[in-house]
Parts: sequence; C-alpha cells; structure tokens
Amino acid sequence: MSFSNGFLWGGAVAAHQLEGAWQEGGKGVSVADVMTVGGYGKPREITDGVLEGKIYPNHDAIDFYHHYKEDLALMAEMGFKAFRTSIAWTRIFPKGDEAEPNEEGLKFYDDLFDEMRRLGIEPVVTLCHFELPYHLVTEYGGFRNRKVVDFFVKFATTCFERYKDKVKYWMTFNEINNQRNTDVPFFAVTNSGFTYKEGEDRKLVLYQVAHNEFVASAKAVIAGHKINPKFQIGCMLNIGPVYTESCRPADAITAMKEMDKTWFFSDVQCRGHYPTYVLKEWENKGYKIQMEDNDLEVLAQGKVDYFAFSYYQTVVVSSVKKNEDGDEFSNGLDNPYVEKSDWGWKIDPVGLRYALNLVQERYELPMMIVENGIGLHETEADKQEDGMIHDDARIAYFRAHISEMKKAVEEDGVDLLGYLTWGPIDLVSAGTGEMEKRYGFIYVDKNNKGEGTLRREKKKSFFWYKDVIASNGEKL
Ligand code: P53
Repeated sequence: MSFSNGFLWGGAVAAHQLEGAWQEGGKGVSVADVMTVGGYGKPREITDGVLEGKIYPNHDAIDFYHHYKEDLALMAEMGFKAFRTSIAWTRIFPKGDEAEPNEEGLKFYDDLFDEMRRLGIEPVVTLCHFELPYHLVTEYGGFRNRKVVDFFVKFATTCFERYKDKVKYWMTFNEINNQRNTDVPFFAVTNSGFTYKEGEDRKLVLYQVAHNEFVASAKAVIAGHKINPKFQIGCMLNIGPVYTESCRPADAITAMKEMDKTWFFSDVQCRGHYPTYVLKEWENKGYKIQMEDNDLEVLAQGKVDYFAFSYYQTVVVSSVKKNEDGDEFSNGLDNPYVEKSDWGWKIDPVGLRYALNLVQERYELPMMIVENGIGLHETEADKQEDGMIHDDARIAYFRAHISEMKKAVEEDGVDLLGYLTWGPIDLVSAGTGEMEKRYGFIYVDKNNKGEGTLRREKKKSFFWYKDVIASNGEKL
C-alpha cells in the first residue's frame, strides 16, 4: 500500500469558473466578470466594466450555484474524499470594502459545505482564486494598495469565523507565483487586480504587490490559527519545474534563476522571511519596498502549514535561445521528449514526481496536489455506441501522472496529503475563457458561445477515476 487511508482523492474548481449566478444572492462584480471569452492564441479581453455585446463566460458558467447538490452527488458517486473550491469574495463582500458581510453569500457556502460534509467530502478552500472584487481594482488598484491587505484579512477572518467547524484545509492565494511573469499583464490582473503603468519598473511594482500579499496571507494565517488551532492553512503555487535545454553550464544558472522567480513566493510564505537572492537583487537595483514597522515579524509568524500546488507542465530554458514557444503563457522552449496538448501545454508526468521532490526537499512540509489535469476538445460527436464520451486521452494522462506521484510517495518518501484533479466537471477555462477546453470526468452541455442545456453526463473517465479512488490508487 502506498497511499495512507486518509489520502484525499478528489477534484478542484474555483467559484468564478463554475458557479455562474453572477448577480444573485447580492453578489458583486468580480474581476472575472469583466473577462471575455478568448481561445488558444487569442487572449481574453479585460474590458472596462461589463460591456454590451460581449460574451462573459463566467457570468453564468455551468450554474453550479443552482446545481451544486446534483454535482456534488456525482463527485460522491466517484468516491471523492475531498473537493476544493474557492469562496467568491464578491459573495461575501460585494465591493470588497464594506463594513459588514453579505449574509446571503455566507449562507450559500454554509449550505455548500454542509452538503459536502453530509456526503463525507472534505472541503478544501481557496480564499482568493482570481476573483477580486472589481471595485477594489478600479478604486484601489488592487494589491498595489496597502488598504487592500486589510480588506483581504477581513474577508479571510469572516470566512474563518463562519466556517470554523466546517472547513479545516485552507489556502490564501491561488497560484500566487503566476504573476512572476511581468510580460503577461493578464496575471497581474487575475492574481492581484492591478495593471502596469506606462514606463514603470514592473519588477519593482511586482515586489511591492507581492509584499502586500505576503503580509495579507501571513495575517490571515495568524488570525486563522487563533480562530481554530486545528486549521491547516497553505500557500498555493503553480509548480512547473524548469529544465535546462542543454548541459551548457550557463543554462543551469538560467534555469535556477527562472525557478527562483517561483521559489521567491514560497520561500517567504513557508520560511517566513525573504530569501538572500531577492534581498541582494533589491540592494543591487536600489529597490525600496514599502513596509510597515512589524511586517517582517508578521511574515515570520504567519508561515503556512502545508504546501499546496498545481502541476500542469514543465518549462525549458536556455541561456542562449529565446522563447519561441507558441503557448499563450510562454512556458519556455519546446521539449522534443514530451507531447503537447491541443493548447500547447507540455504533457510531462515525470515532471510531477520531480516537482514533488523539489518541494519536499526545499521545505519539508506536507504537500497537497490541488490541481492536475488536461484540457481536451470533446463534443457530442465523440460519443460511442454506449452513449458516453470516450476520453481515453484523459485516462492515459491521469494514469501516467498518478503512477509518477505514486513513485514519489513509495520510492522517494514525499509527504503527500492528497491529489485533487483540476475541473472534475467541465467549467470555464481561466486562461482562455473557453467552455470547450474541457477538463471534466463529467461533461456539461455548453459551448464557447454560451449555448447549451447544461445537462451533465458522465464520461468514460468518470468510471475509471472511481476505480482509482476505490482501490486507493492501486488500480490504474
Ligand atoms: P486553464 C495558466 C493560466 C491560467 C491559469 O488553466 C492557470 C494556469 C496554469 O498555471 O492556472 C490554473 O483553465 C488555475 C485554474 C485554471 C487551471 O490552471 O487556462 O488555478 O483556475 O483553470 C487550468 O486551462
């Protein structure tokens, strides 16, 4: 036996990508509500407010808000031990800066978590998953503004108090390291609700924003532990290990520096202080990060309890070649040893084992894989005689990734709490806004234009994953 009895098998989603009901229950407009549908190689537009005639896929999504009982029943049928979702900040504080929370929003998540508990499914909850209140973006400049730290802490504390007996596993900021790539403004908006201004030093701005978020996260961790000492509050990063393109010695330095852009975020959140390579960079560049008197103490006290991460792909870098990779977020050079998905994402199961080991060795904290999966094109036309979509490519993807994860546990001894697949039910893609970039074991009848009956259907992988869970990972 490799996985512990309590191993958390399950799946993960984010509120804005599936709930819909964007104006119900007193919900305010979030940053995700002003993002249009894009596609592979066609970035989502972030509009100035909600405009007539544009398609905003997150507004209605798959209407989980009204279908959650039926959807959770399907997760329970697969044997899910855990289900990760986020709390839409705008359901709790519609504009973000209110004095009092919105009771109807709080009630929705009470009902959701109660239903999960009733089904024996452990909630794993992200506080901020790409869904800042839009008001905090337009009026405050997102996490550029120190005031937003207090708004976040208030939001976090409100959730901790309310759900203290229903939720044990928390995460503060989803994929906080995505914004490391300052060339992609999309990440600045989704992570932290800010945009870069003409001519400013983006690196400096990023460090300031990150500092504000670290303080926000640490204050939340400190407050959470007071509210319930049993809480497990984690950081959440996207881990894409960086490979060298060759054995050219300089490539090793390039790869290390590239990976440090990611480690920077977890070094602060896991170790409670800034790493030397960043302090030196600030010194060399003359960067002055605005801090309040006891910020560094707060960071030291607000260290996370566990390391949550998403894993999709690895990155290839070279000291002499530039990125020509066609994927939308420039994940480095091509890798001739691995396949790619239809969206240009590298398929690299071994990279998952590598990622688990890198994190284990660096922090020696319990880990949770909170996203892993593949977006595929699937339509009604892919159905076979048995009436099901045969998503064999998804099964092959998961089989390979789970096998590598197993080696990391059995042979390398990593401390792993659980494995949550991304998008167990088809939902709106964060990167492209497409419905047709499907991740689910459950198909949802809806297309990129927003048309469809919303009918849910089990794919072949539904039954495969059910067996994986029932056998605790033995039957792949
Ligand atoms: P999609 C890249 C770009 C945007 C979001 O991504 C991303 C990533 C991966 O690092 O992050 C996560 O939907 C994210 C989810 C998202 C999932 O990856 O663009 O936490 O919200 O849906 C998959 O295919």
